Amino acid sequence: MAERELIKTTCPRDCYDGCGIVVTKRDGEIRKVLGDPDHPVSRGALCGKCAVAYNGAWRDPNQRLTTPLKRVGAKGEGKFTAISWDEAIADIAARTKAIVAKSGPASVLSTHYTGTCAVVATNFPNRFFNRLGATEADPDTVCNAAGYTALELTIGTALVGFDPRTAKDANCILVWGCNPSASAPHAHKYWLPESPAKKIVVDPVRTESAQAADLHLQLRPGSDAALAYAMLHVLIRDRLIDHAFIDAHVVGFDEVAAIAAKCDAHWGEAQTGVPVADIERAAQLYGAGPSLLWLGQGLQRQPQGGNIMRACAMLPAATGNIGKPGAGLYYLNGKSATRNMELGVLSAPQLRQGPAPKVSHMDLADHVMDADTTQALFCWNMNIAASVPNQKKLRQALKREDLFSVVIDLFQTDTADLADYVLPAASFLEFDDLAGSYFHLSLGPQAKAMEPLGQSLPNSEIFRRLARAMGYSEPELYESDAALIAYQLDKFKPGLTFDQLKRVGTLPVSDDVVILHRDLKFATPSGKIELASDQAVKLGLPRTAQPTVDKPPSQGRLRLLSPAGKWLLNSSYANDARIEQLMGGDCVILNPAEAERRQLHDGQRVTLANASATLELVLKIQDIVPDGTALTYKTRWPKMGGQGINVNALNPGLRADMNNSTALHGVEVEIAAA
Ligand SMILES: Nc1nc2c(c(=O)[nH]1)N[C@H]1C(S)=C(S)[C@@H](COP(=O)(O)OP(=O)(O)OC[C@H]3O[C@@H](n4cnc5c(=O)[nH]c(N)nc54)[C@H](O)[C@@H]3O)O[C@H]1N2
Ligand SMILES: Nc1nc2c(c(=O)[nH]1)N[C@H]1C(S)=C(S)[C@@H](COP(=O)(O)OP(=O)(O)OC[C@H]3O[C@@H](n4cnc5c(=O)[nH]c(N)nc54)[C@H](O)[C@@H]3O)O[C@H]1N2
Ligand code: SF4
Ligand SMILES: [Mo]
Repeated sequence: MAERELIKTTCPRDCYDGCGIVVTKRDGEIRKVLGDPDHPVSRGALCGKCAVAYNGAWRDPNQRLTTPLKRVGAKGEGKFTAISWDEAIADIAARTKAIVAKSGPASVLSTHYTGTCAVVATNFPNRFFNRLGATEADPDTVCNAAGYTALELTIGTALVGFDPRTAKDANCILVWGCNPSASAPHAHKYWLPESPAKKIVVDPVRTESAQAADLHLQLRPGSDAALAYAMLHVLIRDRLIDHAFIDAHVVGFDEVAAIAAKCDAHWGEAQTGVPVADIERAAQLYGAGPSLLWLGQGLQRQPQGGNIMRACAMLPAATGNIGKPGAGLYYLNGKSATRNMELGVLSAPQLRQGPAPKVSHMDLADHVMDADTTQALFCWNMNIAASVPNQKKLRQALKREDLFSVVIDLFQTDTADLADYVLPAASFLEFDDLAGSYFHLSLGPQAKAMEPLGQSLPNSEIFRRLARAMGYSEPELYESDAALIAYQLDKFKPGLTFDQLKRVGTLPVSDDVVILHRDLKFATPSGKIELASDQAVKLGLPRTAQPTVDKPPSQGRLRLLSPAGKWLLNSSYANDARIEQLMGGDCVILNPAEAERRQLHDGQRVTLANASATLELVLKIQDIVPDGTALTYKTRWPKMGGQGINVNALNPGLRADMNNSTALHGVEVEIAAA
């Protein structure tokens, strides 16, 4: 009889769900990677994309990088030769030392993000770059940095939301600028339907989550602040305001109420396209409470994304919907902020002796293009050539013959094609770590289920080897994964060991529902929710959220949205053949009236063009987007489509109003028959 072994592990992708996984092994070989039936989120099934990719490309030695590679052809030609780890590490350290000696440590750039969100694999390599004194491409600027600033100004943190388990106590769940049906598939399938609350979705797109909701407010992109003000107007008009809460815990309500006085529902309809009756119904449902407000990350990827987040945060402040059962405002639940962990120590900031220069991903292409600022680039946990704006220029910059570049990944991505050295990373199935979602208040084991494929290594081990070759002596650079894991686990639950966690799988932070913000002490200068903020003024921002909307696209252009799709996780899985098949061709969606006005028909090839690039896609006509809006999804590998670019070539690096963060949903394009 074949010997069967089951291993409980956790999906470490950048995803709200944080699914529990069961790996089935027979005679020492992995047979299946499936959802853990005992796990409260996955309940026996992974999302479609992971179910395919974890049993496909992620374990396929023909797809995975299995040895270190050194470039032999011209930059970008894609010609590499396999070398040993010793040779790769020695070469990289020698080049890096020479660059640091000649041009200073800040000429070394580290660009990284959340290719894995596992605790050690995401954070530990920062120790190396802190010791080196490298420049960092500010990670969150490609994703959610505007929202961080907006919520820090308003409630003092962006990392403490609500415990999803409190949905049983809610009468209303308002999902604003988030699409769980793609980005949090289990929240869409179970969490939302199982709550007794009425669901309201605010999204320009009629997503599956919007279709399933009791009410869908289909506003024009970038008009959310006006919608929030119109809802506040109705809340005040209908006496749904919690004055006792405001008196005790809110600063600046009178200032925003004075603005809201001019923003009645008719004004709101004109500004946003949402019918008066729907604005009123949404305000009344939300105001009756208790109500949860989920602010998506898509919401703040707008030219006025920060302002929009501040405007939406007026609603819980005005109605006291925070810090009690069934209420709260969620953007992200940080593991340090909500699970007692200390992720900060994983980066050992004390190893940095000099300044900590940062550059926004919006400026990455220009920064890398400039030989005076950048001599070396390390890219890990990230596929910049696919996912960062100003794609054509970035590609050109990465082709600089005098740029020394190292890419660490599981796969030969477009970014890896442009590297001098490519280092093979082990997958989450191949080393121990900790993982958990940024929604649910739990933590799971990432348990090693097989040996690293080929010669691949976990990020942590790669950077320990690099540190040694650089001659660094600080002990933090050599701490073992086991020690790092044990430290974090003990913070999460004193005394908990990794073996214990592996046996049970995911553990919640507590048995009972946690009421976040229960003490109603907010980490703002006043200790209250600041709807009017002196800190904002110091940053050059308005004192309060403004009831403004984006201008409609100019001269017949379309606003192009490119949110999360179902079959890719950012750029990951784009190289899995089965995913490619399931996904179908790369398309752009217009509504029937918009297509007719432009004399375009379903299935035809069209070009999307602006000053940055021209991209060819197949047109689909679907009544799910408003006039003036086009929808496509992020982000195939540029080299897969035959055009060498993807949607991010159309984005010149638009930035939001806060924190040099991305405004990728603000891109405008012309459309024409191809
Ligand atoms: N048009 C458009 N562009 C977008 C977005 C959008 O909505 N629209 N979203 C933006 C957002 S929110 C994000 S977060 C970015 C993310 O964009 P990407 O950088 O494309 O993110 P991922 O695909 O999650 O992961 C990046 C790489 O990490 C690798 N990886 C996985 N595990 C490991 C590991 O253990 N070690 C190493 N070294 N590598 C590993 C994967 O193979 C993958 O190639 O894209 C941004 N770009
Ligand atoms: N399947 C899948 N899941 C993912 C990812 C993925 O790529 N694929 N990416 C992961 C990552 S890194 C992240 S950051 C999250 C992001 O996931 P979400 O927080 O859901 O963000 P997005 O997918 O960018 O956009 C969500 C919704 O915002 C809408 N939107 C666009 N513009 C506006 C606007 O002006 N106003 C309003 N109200 N809504 C608007 C879009 O139409 C979209 O339906 O998802 C994670 N999960
Ligand atoms: S990507 Fe998200 S939905 Fe898919 S398996 Fe991982 S945690 Fe679950
Ligand atoms: Mo993201």
